[in-house]
Amino acid sequence: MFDEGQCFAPIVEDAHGNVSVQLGSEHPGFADAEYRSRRDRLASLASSWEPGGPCPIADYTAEEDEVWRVVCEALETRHRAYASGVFLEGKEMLHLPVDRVPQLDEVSDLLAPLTGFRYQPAAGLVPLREFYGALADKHFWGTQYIRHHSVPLYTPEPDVLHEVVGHGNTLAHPRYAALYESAGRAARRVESEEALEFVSKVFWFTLEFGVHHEGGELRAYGAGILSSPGEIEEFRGMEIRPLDLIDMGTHDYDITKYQDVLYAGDSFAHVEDVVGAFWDSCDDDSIGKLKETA
Ligand code: NLE
Ligand code: FE2
Repeated sequence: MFDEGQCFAPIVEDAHGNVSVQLGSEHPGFADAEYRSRRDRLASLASSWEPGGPCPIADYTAEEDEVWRVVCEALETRHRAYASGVFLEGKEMLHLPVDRVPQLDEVSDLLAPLTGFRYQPAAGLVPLREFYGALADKHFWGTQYIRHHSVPLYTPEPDVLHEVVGHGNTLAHPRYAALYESAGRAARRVESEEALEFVSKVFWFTLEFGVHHEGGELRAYGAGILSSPGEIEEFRGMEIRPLDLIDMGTHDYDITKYQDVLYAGDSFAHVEDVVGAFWDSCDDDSIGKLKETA
């Protein structure tokens, strides 16, 4: 996913639906003109999509399939070692292809009998309210381009590996799906931009970068850690704070680096109790009160 709050690469779309993006110098594809034009071409596919219609097919190359394969292979053992048990259950149920990049519709069809979530193609930046609001309808905005082959273990922006391996395996599990839907309803309920930002930051520190204790170890349940073979090796060494809504909702983060502050639940159920209940009941007033005590 890619939203305004975390966007460092604003997209420009011309009258023909062709998308181009100014990558930041921290992006591994910054100096690779061929990669940038390929990324723009895959991003432009989203322009031809009509709500409710099929996702455009991306003609992934052998080199792109190879990036997918390398990352999936690197994640296989790391997931078993460091991922939340609930994530591992979702991954087992979804059973994604590991040797080629799947199409978004293919993943949606795998999700259909599990939780009913469906992908919608995103060119890049999706405004916060649209991105999160769609979750209430079980729609997930996903990019189709893939990270630069030179740094497969980490990319500073959401790509199809993050959307599908990170989020897809979570969207497959009814317990995660219920949390995504709660976040979506919260995003639609709140009116002010400040309250929406609070909701999105809680999402960032939970469904994107959340960790929880399990069997005496710290395990990751957030999609941003679970799609990066590099970051998943490092998260246990970061500053681990207790699960705290006010702290999460007001803490600033940098999307382009490994997250150095993480919030740990006592268990996945603890996250469901605290964060799910927050999204199910929050409004502008209650968030305003939380921010006052920050
Ligand atoms: N850093 C993530 C990865 O390498 O998979 C992608 C960005 C998540 C917000
Ligand atoms: Fe994400």
